[in-house]
Parts: sequence; structure tokens; C-alpha cells
Amino acid sequence: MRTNLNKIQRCPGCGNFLIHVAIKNALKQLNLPKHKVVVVSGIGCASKIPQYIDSYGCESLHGRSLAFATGVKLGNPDLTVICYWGDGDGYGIWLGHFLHSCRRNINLTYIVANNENYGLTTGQASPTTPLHVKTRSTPEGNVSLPFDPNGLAKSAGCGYSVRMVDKDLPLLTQAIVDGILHEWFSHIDVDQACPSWRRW
Ligand SMILES: Cc1ncc(C[n+]2csc(CCOP(=O)(O)OP(=O)(O)O)c2C)c(N)n1
Ligand code: SF4
Ligand SMILES: [Mg+2]
Repeated sequence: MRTNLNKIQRCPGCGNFLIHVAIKNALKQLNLPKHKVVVVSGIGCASKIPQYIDSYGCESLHGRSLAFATGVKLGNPDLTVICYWGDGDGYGIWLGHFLHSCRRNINLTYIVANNENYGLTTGQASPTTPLHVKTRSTPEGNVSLPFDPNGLAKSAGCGYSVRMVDKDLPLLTQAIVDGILHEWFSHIDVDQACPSWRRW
């Protein structure tokens, strides 16, 4: 963990803190030196991760981290490349990259901090917001059905796609270890607490 920046920029109780600890534990367990790890994100609360994990990293563009990470991995296959971002990034703006990454099956570890809303932009509905829930963008209740990210991944050919909870650190850590050890594309959707906006 970086110690100079990690005291800022997140609400108390945010699940991203726990997921970061799980990633850190997984990297430690696998004995991966920091110069061999690249964490690529997009834009959002979750996507601030490169500011917190002491490795190589890049906050790329909203929705584009898988494209960036694919380039990093192809350029240097020896690197462990982790994509980490939110559900708006991963399942909304550029869902296509997710499905094509499953199909191409390049060895990336894809972790989505799924708080079921667009946290950074103050809690609008995302593709995983449950039906009928009231958000800043659905004041009368969400009328769109949420989709199932793991079902989508599997239908696109992903051989490792799991759903975890941020609070279960041992299980989440193990899922990340398994995802990194999986030699193809791996997808970990994490049910993430967002006390500021996800009040359902
Ligand atoms: C191309 C583009 N469109 C929209 C935005 C505005 N924007 C920034 S973060 C964000 C939503 C982030 O939601 P999510 O990916 O779920 O991350 P969270 O903040 O919930 O962790 C949006 C719409 C942007 N930065 N770039
Ligand atoms: S808005 Fe939600 S996701 Fe963003 S820092 Fe606060 S609790 Fe975390
Ligand atoms: Mg989100």
C-alpha cells in the first residue's frame, strides 16, 4: 500500500478499502514483486486504486482500462496485469470491452468493484442497480432490469468468473489469488459497500 496518499478521497466505510487489502494480501501471498505488477483502472471512486497500491499503475479513461491493460500485457507478457474499476466503468460505458476480453481470453485479472451505482458522480443508476430502487437518476424507482455480470462473462467464454463480497477478506483474497494464477482471462465481481449512495 502507498502510505502517502491512502488517507484521502474515500468515504468512511467504503468497500474499496477492503478490496484493496485483499489485493495487497493476494500479491503478498503470491510473492509478486511490485515492479512485476501493473494495476490499470478507469475513472471513478474504485478507479483511484493506482494511488493506493504500490506497483506500476495507470488511471486510464472511463470505460477503457481493458483496452489499455490488453496493450500492457501484449507488450510484456511477464507482467501481472490487474484491471480494477467500478460497475459503471466495466458494465456500462464500455461493456463491449468486457465481452471481447472474455472472448480473446488474454491473461488479465479483471476485478469490478460493484457498488450498483455511479459513486463518484453522486449515485446515479448503473447497469447493476436493482429494479425499483430510487437513485439520483431514478427518483421514481429504477425501471431497467439489472443484468448478471457473471452470466454475461460465461456466455462470452470466460472460464473463471466469480462473485465475491468485500467483507469476506479470506475468500476474496483467495479468489484474487486464483484469478491471478488462472492462465487466461479471469473476472471477479465484488459486491461492494457504498454507504454514501447504496442504501438498499
Ligand atoms: C467518457 C466519460 N464519460 C463520463 C464520465 C463521467 N464519469 C466519471 S466517473 C463516472 C461513473 C463511475 O461509476 P463507476 O464506474 O461505477 O465507479 P464508482 O465511482 O462507483 O466506483 C462517470 C459517469 C467520464 N469521466 N468520462
Ligand atoms: S461514494 Fe461510495 S464508492 Fe465512492 S468513496 Fe464514497 S462510499 Fe466509496
Ligand atoms: Mg459503481
